[in-house]
Amino acid sequence: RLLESRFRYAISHNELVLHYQPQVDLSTGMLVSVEALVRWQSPDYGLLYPDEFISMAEEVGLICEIGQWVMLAACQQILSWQQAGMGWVRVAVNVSPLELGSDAIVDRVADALASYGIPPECLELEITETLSISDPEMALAIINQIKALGVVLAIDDFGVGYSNLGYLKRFPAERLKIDQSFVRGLSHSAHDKAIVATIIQLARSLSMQALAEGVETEQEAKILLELGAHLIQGYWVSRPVSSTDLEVMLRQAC
Ligand code: G
Ligand code: G
Ligand code: MN
Ligand code: NA
Repeated sequence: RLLESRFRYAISHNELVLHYQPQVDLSTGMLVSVEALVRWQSPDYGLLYPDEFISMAEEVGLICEIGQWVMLAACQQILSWQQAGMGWVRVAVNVSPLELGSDAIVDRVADALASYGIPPECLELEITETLSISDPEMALAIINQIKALGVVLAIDDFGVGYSNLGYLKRFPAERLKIDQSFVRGLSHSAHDKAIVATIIQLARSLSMQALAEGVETEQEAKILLELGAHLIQGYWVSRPVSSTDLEVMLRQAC
């Protein structure tokens, strides 16, 4: 409960901060987008990672506040990079499945875009497929409303959640993110390689880009290129970094 009240304070007093991890086109090596990952810079507890506060926030009903803060912060950052001459960078933010329980998220996305005058295609939402979506039909309807705003959608952690293929077929996503647990085994497990190959084929068949997460070695990147993955993200390219450090990478890429 102490953590909870400290966290309420944190959201309104700007103790949250976004770090950014590059997402790179495998065939060109170009940085095409970044994933925003929230951290809590707490004066009392130090730097906290999402594992330490997201599920608490979900339990106590604060996840929509975080979602809103993250969306606004991401849009503000997109505009500020643009104004600094780095062009329009696409930022992917994580959406909790609980946020899809109400259509209020549609207005939050629209407001964030409008507040900073961001082209909608610069904002991507990563949505995890999960059983905790209590009403999948309503979630899908909300997802379609968000999609109609022109933002990009990605399915996060694919393969470890509730992989309902019927749902996948109807999900208007541009990107399929292959969970890092499969990437981990890529170089030594024929099974993991087969699963990754199949997910990439599935993505291609559904006209989605396949993005492999958690790529840590050159060997993994090579195998993913052979298997036809479009994009990679992971420590081999870069860890999640501060906006200042990301700006250095963007300037080098310009
Ligand atoms: O760096 P990493 O520890 O940042 O992230 C751990 C987990 O936290 C990931 O599963 C990621 O999807 C989730 N996460 C990171 N940032 C956010 C956020 O802004 N909102 C939500 N809902 N989840 C996030
Ligand atoms: O679930 P989501 O994809 O949003 O979570 C991304 C998480 O994966 C973050 O915690 C991020 O820090 C972590 N991550 C990113 N790249 C790598 C990697 O190459 N290896 C490992 N082990 N974790 C990574
Ligand atoms: Mn993610
Ligand atoms: Na993921």
